[in-house]
Amino acid sequence: MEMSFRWYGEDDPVTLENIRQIPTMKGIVTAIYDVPVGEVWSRERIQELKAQVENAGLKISVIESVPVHEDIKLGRPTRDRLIDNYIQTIKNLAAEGIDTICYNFMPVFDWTRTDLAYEYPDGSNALIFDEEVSKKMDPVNGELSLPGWDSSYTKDEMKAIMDAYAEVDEEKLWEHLEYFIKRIIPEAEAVGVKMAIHPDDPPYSIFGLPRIITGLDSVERFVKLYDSKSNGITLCVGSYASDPKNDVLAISRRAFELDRVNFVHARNIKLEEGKSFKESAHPSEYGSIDMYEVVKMCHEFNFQGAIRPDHGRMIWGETGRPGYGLYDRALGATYLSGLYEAVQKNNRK
Ligand code: DNO
Repeated sequence: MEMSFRWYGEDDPVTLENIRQIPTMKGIVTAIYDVPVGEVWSRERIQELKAQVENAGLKISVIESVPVHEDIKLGRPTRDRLIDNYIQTIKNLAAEGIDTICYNFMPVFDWTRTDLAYEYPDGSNALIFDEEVSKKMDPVNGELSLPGWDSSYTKDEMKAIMDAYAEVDEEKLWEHLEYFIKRIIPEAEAVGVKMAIHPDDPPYSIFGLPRIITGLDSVERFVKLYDSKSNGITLCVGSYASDPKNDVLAISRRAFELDRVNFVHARNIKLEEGKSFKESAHPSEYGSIDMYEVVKMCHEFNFQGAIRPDHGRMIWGETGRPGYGLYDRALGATYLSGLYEAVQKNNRK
């Protein structure tokens, strides 16, 4: 298990120097953010990013994410060219020694929350999802805007893309995912890259859009699309746990048994009424996930990949990118490493 930390590049208020000073920190999880989705990441740009991270005394553990163009998810005729580009990016990353790539197959919206700065009684701020509020959010016509994500589309573009998905139900989306997987995984395998699909967050349909990477059944179905270690998952325990129907420890165990866990996101969330939840500090006592069990499984299955603390709260007056401040995530990292040390030493006895 290799401890890692997400870094958003030059514009991130959290610097590589900050990250390097976190006890137990080994690697960086990052991406190239200014290449338009669907275009190839050049060797030169990857080399630059790598040099930047290495000059700070760290290394790149995982690329999160190489985003998948909507035309691929929609199964449009343009997808073949876009998939060719995606494959070229995988090859270019492999040529620079990067061996793990996280991505997702969520239509239109990546992670979705109803409030990015909910205030806990102790004054810390966290991301939350309130089911009732989410039902009133209408990304096309609504008054309420979607924190974090809607700004990337104009209203007209949003309407067009939402209309396009009206033709794509879950089965269609699975077909489009299968098409993508069958083309990219043999190429990833050939260059030694492990792909890691991130679950939908939250793991159920929102705004009428199909969502398919949602629980145990989807993990089972997903791995069968292509039988290879390169066709793996990001075990994001916080996302899977956000559906009260999911038993996140059972999903984790199964994914480890199948040897398809290529990356771990260890965030805690506290389930509330219905499908509402609040993100919490990492330790088990604050959320609905038993983090000790998650880390214990990483040890039991001799997980060699990267793990990262996921969203943290904003604490100690920090301001910055919601979910991605320095302090609470740093606490999360040392907590996870502490659990790991304890599990490891207990097993030696
Ligand atoms: C949220 C993240 C996601 C994740 C992508 C992976 O903070 O976990 O944005 O990076 O879904 O493609």
